[in-house]
Amino acid sequence: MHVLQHLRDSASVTPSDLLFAALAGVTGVAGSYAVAGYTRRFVVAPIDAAVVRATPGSIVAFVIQNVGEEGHFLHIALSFAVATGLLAGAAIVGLSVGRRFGRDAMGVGLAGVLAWGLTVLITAEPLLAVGAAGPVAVFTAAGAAPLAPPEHDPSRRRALLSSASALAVLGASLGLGRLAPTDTTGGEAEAMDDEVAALMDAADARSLDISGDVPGLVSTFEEFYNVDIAEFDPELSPGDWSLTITGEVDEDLTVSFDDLTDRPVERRFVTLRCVGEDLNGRKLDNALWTGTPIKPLLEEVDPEGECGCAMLRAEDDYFVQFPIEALEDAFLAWGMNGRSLPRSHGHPVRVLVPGHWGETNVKWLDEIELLGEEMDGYWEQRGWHGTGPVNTVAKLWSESRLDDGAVEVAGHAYAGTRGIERVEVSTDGGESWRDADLSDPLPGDDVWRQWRHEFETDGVHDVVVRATDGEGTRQSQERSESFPSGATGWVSETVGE
Ligand SMILES: Nc1nc2c(c(=O)[nH]1)N[C@H]1C(S)=C(S)[C@@H](COP(=O)(O)O)O[C@H]1N2
Ligand SMILES: [Mo]
Repeated sequence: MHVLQHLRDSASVTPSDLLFAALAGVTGVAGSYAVAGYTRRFVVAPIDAAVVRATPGSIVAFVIQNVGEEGHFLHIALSFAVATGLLAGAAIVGLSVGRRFGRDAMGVGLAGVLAWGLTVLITAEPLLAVGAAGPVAVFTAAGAAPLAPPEHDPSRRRALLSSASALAVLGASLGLGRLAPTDTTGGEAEAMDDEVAALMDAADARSLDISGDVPGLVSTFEEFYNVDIAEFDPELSPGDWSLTITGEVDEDLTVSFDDLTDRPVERRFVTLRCVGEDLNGRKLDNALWTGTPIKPLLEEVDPEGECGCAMLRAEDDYFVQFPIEALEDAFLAWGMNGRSLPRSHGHPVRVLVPGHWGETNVKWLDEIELLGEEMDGYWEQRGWHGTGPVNTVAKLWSESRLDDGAVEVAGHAYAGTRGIERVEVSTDGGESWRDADLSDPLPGDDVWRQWRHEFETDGVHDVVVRATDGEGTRQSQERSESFPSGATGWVSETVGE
């Protein structure tokens, strides 16, 4: 007995320690969420950013091709596991030290301080770190001190009680975290200026009357797609923000948000499409953006680099390399559909490059570096070729049976700055073609158009759609995957089943 006791006491980690450490880790993460919400102040967020930064491009490319969209879940799950493990580690250290010195209180204190210190190191939020440290200390204490008299199988009972309490902490944290304040979210309603209001009305008037689930000519905030390398968006207020133009320039130039918005204001309709989307995917949207052209800023710094190219960098460590020539037509936007730019779309300032794939439209932009020689951007390092002009596409996004019995098929078509001239529909698998109705074009050089076609039928049809761009070139029929240069082919769907 004596020997066993001695062995147990000197073993640094017991199975019971592991259980309580796990409870401490999980509730510590939950506690951080309770006080910080799903923001960059949550202990998982900076870990996720580091995981994204550290994952080799070849692994990212592999996951995108083999797992697809759900691949995102992998780095988030890994980041949750790392955060839980670190906080559990603090509890383990506390439990073993407390036992070694026969002083539970000291162990509990140590676990709490360690958990707090780790969380501060990760989030730089000393006050909010208490949210993580508190539960770690509590469950370390539960692991150290019996809650019930020894005659009632104490370890088992204590474990059950503590697990139930941990569940309660989890539940409460989920509720609290949802209420946690997220400042500088963007997307605030502003007094819509007359020009924006008139353009929004014009877009509304030109949108076709479509029965199915197809956005109008302007996508709402809810509809507009989102692609981010990281799970947690940067939170920048206009006051924190500035843009520096540097590198191969005469002299660096830094502009504040106020400097930028004092420049000549323009409103532009611009459509975005992600190179990574499926042929008939929905990562294609249009908005009305408020901002200022980038060209005068570039002229002020007088770029000198050999390659005629620039690297755009963002607050989330995203970067895109791009020819200055294409950048000269670009636009720095701080407003979207008459509101301030929402956080998820780059608050406070993003780039919009007409006609090029979505990835060039850098959100949370903070630096433009004029380069001496070409370098790969974030996605190019991962095998994509997504900085060039978009492919032409006609989407088939809805089919509906109308009240009069006819079938309506509809969607959008987009060809970047080439514009859309025509959309054709076949209801017999490509044997014969009819012109679809097209929405009147929106003002702007880089906008999509809606199309709609109605036909009478009782049967099943292979419906195929194809677009012709403004230069008279028909959408390529040859099928290819989105990786690495964007999906090609004609969308076809079986309709009327
Ligand atoms: N800073 C930053 N900018 C970014 C991205 C990003 O992850 N970080 N994603 C890019 C990609 S791949 C696309 S398709 C568009 C999507 O813009 P949205 O989320 O506003 O629709 O933003 C681009 N700009
Ligand atoms: Mo993208």
